[in-house]
Amino acid sequence: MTGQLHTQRLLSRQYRRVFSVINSQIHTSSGLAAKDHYKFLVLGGGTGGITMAARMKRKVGAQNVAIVEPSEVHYYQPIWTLVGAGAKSVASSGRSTASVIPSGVTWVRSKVAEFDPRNNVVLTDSGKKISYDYLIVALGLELHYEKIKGLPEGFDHPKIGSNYSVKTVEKTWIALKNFKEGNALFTFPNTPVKCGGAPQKIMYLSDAFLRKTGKRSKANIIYNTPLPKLFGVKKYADALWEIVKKRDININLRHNLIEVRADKQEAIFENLDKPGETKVYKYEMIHVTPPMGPPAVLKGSSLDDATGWLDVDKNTLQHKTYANVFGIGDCTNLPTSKTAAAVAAQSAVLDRTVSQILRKKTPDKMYDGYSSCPLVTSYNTAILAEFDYDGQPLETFPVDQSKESRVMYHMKADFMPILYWHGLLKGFWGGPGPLRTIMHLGMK
Ligand code: FAD
Ligand code: UQ1
Repeated sequence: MTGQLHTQRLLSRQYRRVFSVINSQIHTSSGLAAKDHYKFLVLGGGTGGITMAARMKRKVGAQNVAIVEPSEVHYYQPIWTLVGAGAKSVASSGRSTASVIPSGVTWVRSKVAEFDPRNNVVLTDSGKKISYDYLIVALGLELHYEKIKGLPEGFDHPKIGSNYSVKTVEKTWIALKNFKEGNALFTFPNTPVKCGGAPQKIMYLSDAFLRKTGKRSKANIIYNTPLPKLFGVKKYADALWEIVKKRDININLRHNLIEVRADKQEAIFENLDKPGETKVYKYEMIHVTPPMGPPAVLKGSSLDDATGWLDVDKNTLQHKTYANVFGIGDCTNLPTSKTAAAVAAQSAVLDRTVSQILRKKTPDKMYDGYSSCPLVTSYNTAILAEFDYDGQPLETFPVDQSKESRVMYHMKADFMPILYWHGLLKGFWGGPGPLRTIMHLGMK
């Protein structure tokens, strides 16, 4: 099923649900919104927004919480890695937004267009003013395919895909399935990214697929990254270098994608160590990870830092200037890897920060920067990278998680989606911190 068709089906299911919801008056949609002031206003109904709305509902009651979110479908993005490799369906990644909004919480179906934090007001793109006592910003990040010459129109050609968007994730699988002979190229952008491991997970899966189908000897697998290393945390980078050596994968560091000529199956990279030097790579398939950046609405607003990300305290997640504004997830300038796992840990801290502020006390729970990336290395193995602000491993399980493991693969493919939909989004999963303590009891 194409992404578009899938979205249409989800939408028709969605509309049926919305009508039944309106009838039963469980939800309040924007059209029905009875008020334009909320104690807690949440911007963005993605991972962080839904999670925090569920938690705030428990604190102050559903009638005091609203979410501003334009999309009709909420996606579990981490599974797209497996969709691009043909191991999961794109349909399994989406649920209607109506079904994930905590019941009774108001859904304002718009985009936030402007901030006015001095007056505790936001403006939506439909011109509506909404005021708040407390604001939680969870706007995620923006993908910038257009910053690569030849994209996004290059996706109209075959042999090219990208797991980072629901529109292009199935194209990755088509390109891989139809691989015959030549270069299989995988790229990483010259910007911050969400899930820094995903650009290479699809490469290991492609390697495994080509081996399984007897085509590996006809493939030259190449990973071009602008970074000076394969992964930010040394323990896992060392393990990944062993894997790429064993599997005969070519890594080119400091190589940045600048253009795709999809009609000619060519990709052009600049060498960041040799300014002005570019190299053309022919490809039989290419997986593009796009440049990413902060949401446009944040950039130049009074809430961002000099680089455009939401300016929050790295320990408490409270805004550095406006004490009644908080941030979570990919849109923030928290100096850690942008993942859903990080959102989980941040949600527990932010929950506590808000409680303390409501009691007029000082926030006392500190975020340690926990983030995690299940580095899928084949169709039945993964390395579970977990680390903190200092890039130090912060592993949950009492085993060496840098070793490829079947259990970790099943955790990623089968257990994480359940934990996401039924634990995190319901506001019950605050990351593996407590589990880590239990697992390491009696150990130093
Ligand atoms: P999002 O979930 O992206 O939500 C942002 C929301 O804001 C969206 O719903 C959007 O519609 C909304 N929005 C945007 N602009 C506006 C506006 N102006 N007004 C109102 N709403 C707006 N994480 C892991 O932990 N493990 C993994 O294995 C993993 N793998 C990944 C693989 C891929 C291919 C991808 C793409 C991501 C992966 N992630 C993984 C990362 C994870 O999905 C994100 O870090 C997480 O979803 C971030 O949550 P968020 O709430 O910050 O942003
Ligand atoms: C996690 O909490 C999480 O969010 C639900 C993910 O996103 C899908 C993850 O990938 C990981 C690894 C975690 C961490 C959870 C455990 C049990 C280590």
